[in-house]
Amino acid sequence: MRFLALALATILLLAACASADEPDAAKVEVESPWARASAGQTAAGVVYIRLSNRAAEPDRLASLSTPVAEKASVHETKREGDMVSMRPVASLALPANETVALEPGGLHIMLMRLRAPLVEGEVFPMTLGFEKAPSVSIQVEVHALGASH
Ligand SMILES: [Cu+2]
Repeated sequence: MRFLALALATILLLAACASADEPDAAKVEVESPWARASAGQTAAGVVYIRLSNRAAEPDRLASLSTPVAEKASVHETKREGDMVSMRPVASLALPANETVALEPGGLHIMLMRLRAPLVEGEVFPMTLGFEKAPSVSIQVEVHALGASH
């Protein structure tokens, strides 16, 4: 068992080295995507996600698409006193070697004109396009309506 674990660790290490051979290759890792279940007949949904730019060059999130909504775009939440408002972010900056977290209360992906309600426990596809990195297709998990993670 110990040998197997060691062999596996070696393979993983070799794989990591192989990808590190191309330090200039633009690459964005997309982690823990989830959405909130949509309330009743509401036509809007929200997706949270973590985007890690693994390249030495800055990149940008250039496009978002999903079959579940007519439009998907990044929003930021602004708090001024008691007023909370949202506004679209034209193209989200992804600084080199940094992770940008879209979390409740801050940045989020807004889904507009949902084609069907987002139901807890279901999963839907989404594709993210970047200025430099190759696009990434993910599966977004739908969590409870009031979920915070
Ligand atoms: Cu929004």
